[in-house]
Amino acid sequence: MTFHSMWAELVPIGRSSASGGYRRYAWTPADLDCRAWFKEQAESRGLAYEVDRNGNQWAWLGDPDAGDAVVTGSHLDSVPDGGAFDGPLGVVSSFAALDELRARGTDLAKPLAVVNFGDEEGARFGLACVGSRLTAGQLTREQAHRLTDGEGVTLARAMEAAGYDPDTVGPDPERLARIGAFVELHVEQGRALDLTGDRVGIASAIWPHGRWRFDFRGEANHAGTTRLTDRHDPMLSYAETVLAARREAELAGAVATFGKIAVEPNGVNAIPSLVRGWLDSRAEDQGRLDAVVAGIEKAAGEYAAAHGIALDVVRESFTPVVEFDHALRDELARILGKDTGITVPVLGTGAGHDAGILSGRIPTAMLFVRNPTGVSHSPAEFAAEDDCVAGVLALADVLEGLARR
Ligand code: HGY
Ligand code: MN
Ligand code: MN
Ligand code: MN
Repeated sequence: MTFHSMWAELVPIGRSSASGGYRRYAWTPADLDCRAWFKEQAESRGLAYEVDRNGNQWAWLGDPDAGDAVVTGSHLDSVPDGGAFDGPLGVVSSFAALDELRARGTDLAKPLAVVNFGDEEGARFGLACVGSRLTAGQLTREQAHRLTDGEGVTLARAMEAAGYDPDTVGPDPERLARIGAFVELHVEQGRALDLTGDRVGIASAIWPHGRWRFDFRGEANHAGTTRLTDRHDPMLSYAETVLAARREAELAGAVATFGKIAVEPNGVNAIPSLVRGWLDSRAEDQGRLDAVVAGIEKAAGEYAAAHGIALDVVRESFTPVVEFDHALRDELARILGKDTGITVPVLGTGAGHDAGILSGRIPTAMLFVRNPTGVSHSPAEFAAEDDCVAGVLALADVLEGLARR
């Protein structure tokens, strides 16, 4: 089983020695080191390596032009101070599963590929799943080029600086037409499998979710000389909105998070002129999501009006509910249950994935590997090695079941 040696090579890349968390942001040196690792894994196995028009990396076993390919993989980038498993577990497990099929001598009737989709987390440019959205035609070249990071660097400039041509990005229908199924293995971002005592599960759906930017504009002034009654402090409206988000989420049975904030001028002794807060909200169904966001916007508007603050809300991204392909999902359950007779748990998730983006264009499915902490997007994210190995073997069984002669 080659999982352990690959994992040992990849794990140190882009890890902060202070927190143990990862900073693998799109087109940064850490991302490029991960990409170099992927290329090395592909070439050392004699797989046909390529980078597509959107900077996604592919490693092919067999001829892609044969069509009906079974593709597996995930992403290697991370959220700020993210965990080791979210993304990389899927990519390492994919290479290890191919190694397992070769060790079994499986006679493949279809081409297989491992893919690393670029910029899945959107940590640098603010939009998740850029590589797969471009490929699926959910993001245009112009929209992608305009994405800008916190230092004002556009995605186009960042790609160029990394040696990639930004002018090729765009929809890739020919590539998608050659794929019969995409299966993404991912660490579970929750504790459902820990509670059922299963090592591996199958995804049923991804909750609808989105990102909204709340701009609260007030009046900058001196923190020491401005009387409280003379202030138009946007921080107060922001703070009240964050608390309202929690209340509205509880009411709607949804989740709502203000995890990122930008303050201008951001001085300890200056009342802010602008407070910009980003809301991430998700719910099991569209109705609940609409209700929680509408409730938060209403509360924010009322608070802002009461404090003479100008409020502007922009929906920056949105992903509707994803129901994974039922036939493929049921095929995975059949394959995984055929020898053991066990019924593999099928579970929904509030996390977005490349498999979710692609599900509108090709049959996609996801396998989850148990995470006893349930924690993700944090250095505390974890999966035990024997569960990871179980995930590799399950993925190998699925690929074999889908691709063998
Ligand atoms: O935000 C998400 O759900 C995913 O991790 N990009
Ligand atoms: Mn993630
Ligand atoms: Mn992920
Ligand atoms: Mn002064």
